[in-house]
This record gives sequence, structure tokens and C-alpha cells, in this order.
Amino acid sequence: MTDKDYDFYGYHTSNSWKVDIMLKELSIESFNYTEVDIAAGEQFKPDFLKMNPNNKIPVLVDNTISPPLVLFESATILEYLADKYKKLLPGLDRPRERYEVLKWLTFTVASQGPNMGQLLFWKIHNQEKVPAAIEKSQKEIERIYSVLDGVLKDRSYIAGSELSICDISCYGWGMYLKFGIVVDGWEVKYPNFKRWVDLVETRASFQHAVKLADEAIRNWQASKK
Ligand SMILES: N[C@@H](CCC(=O)N[C@@H](CS)C(=O)NCC(=O)O)C(=O)O
Repeated sequence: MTDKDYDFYGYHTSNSWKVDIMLKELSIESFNYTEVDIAAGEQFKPDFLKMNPNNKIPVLVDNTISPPLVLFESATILEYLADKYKKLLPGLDRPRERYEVLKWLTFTVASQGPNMGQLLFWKIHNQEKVPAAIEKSQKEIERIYSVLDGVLKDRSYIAGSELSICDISCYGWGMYLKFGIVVDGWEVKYPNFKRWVDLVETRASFQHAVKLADEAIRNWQASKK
């Protein structure tokens, strides 16, 4: 048990920024943040593996219940906090709205996230440029953002008229489009998605994540020089 309500284990990557946004949206300030340096392999340390045997951040521990509750998988963390604070996810008394959010939340972690990871690996991180792999992941990611652009055609937010945890989850990776490394001319190709980006970025919680991402990208670029 620590002195704070939550222990948040993260790193400067998309899945971690989703939790940063959520904590800000819920005005949760009583948490300890521990950076797990995944580039140095800290996610494989026995104490971390006890919390997440899948060796990945983010992890959130809720110390307000006894014994503390350990959560991993960003979608589960968002869903847990939303249910606990009754915000950003309709309750079971509104099944249609609740499962609209959960469907899109799953889409962000099952389709958007892994495919963004693949694309950045083949396009940016892998030394050897393999055209077929780049082309395949580029095509899939463009399809995924077309799907998101399509659903946003007649909605303000991804699951309807209210901000929800699927918007937070989508933005963790979605903000990379702004950094110019994912899809050329994305603002024109996905005008509804662009409008959504502008809308969520009016919120302090999302602006905070952009600041963290900008800093991470600047540090990464400096380390490559
Ligand atoms: N499905 C997981 C993915 C988490 C994930 O991929 N985390 C990455 C950083 S963004 C990580 O910890 N990688 C370390 C590793 O794979 O060893 C979630 O949504 O939480």
C-alpha cells in the first residue's frame, strides 16, 4: 500500500498517454507515477512481471481497495476507472450506448493500436526497408482511419454525441497522424477524423497528452543525431 490512491506504471508511449488523459479527465491527482523504461527492459523485472505477466505498460494499481487491485491492458484500465467514477462510459442501464462505446474501445486496441505499431516498425524503426511490409501495413492503416472517418461522418464523437473512453483510447495512437509520419494528406483524406481531433484537443486532458508526446518525439529525434 502506498500513500496515494493509485500507482501508475507507464512510459512515454501511446498506451500510457491514454491513462494520462483519463486521470486528467477524472481530475485524479492522488497517484504515484513510475516510469518503466521499456527500452532498457525494465518491464521484464520480476516485480513488474508480478503485476503484468505480459511485460507491458500501462499498469494501474488501485490502492483504495484492500487488497489493492492490479490492472493491466489500457482498455481495461479505462473501463475500470469509467465505471468506478461513473463517467465517460454509460452504465448497464443504457446498454445500447454502453456497448457502442465498448465496441469502438475494442476496435482501438484490437485493430488501430497493433496496426499502428506494425506500421511504425516497418516504416520508421526497422533499419532494413521492406517495401511489401510497408505497403501492406500502410494499406491496412489507411483502411482503419477510413473506418474511423466514416463513423465520425454524422457523430461528434466516436460512439455518439458524448465524449467517452473510446475517444481517449483512439487518440493515444490517433495523434500520430498530426506528426506527419502516418498518412500524407490525412486532413484531406479524413476530414471527419480531423474535425474530431480538433474537437478533442479543445480539452486540457488531451492537450496534456500532446505535450507529453511532443516531448517524447523531440527526445527520440535528439537521440538519433
Ligand atoms: N494491449 C496493450 C498494449 C500495451 C503495449 O503494447 N505496451 C507497450 C508500450 S506502448 C509495451 O509495454 N511494450 C513493452 C514490451 O512489449 O516488451 C494495452 O493496450 O495496454
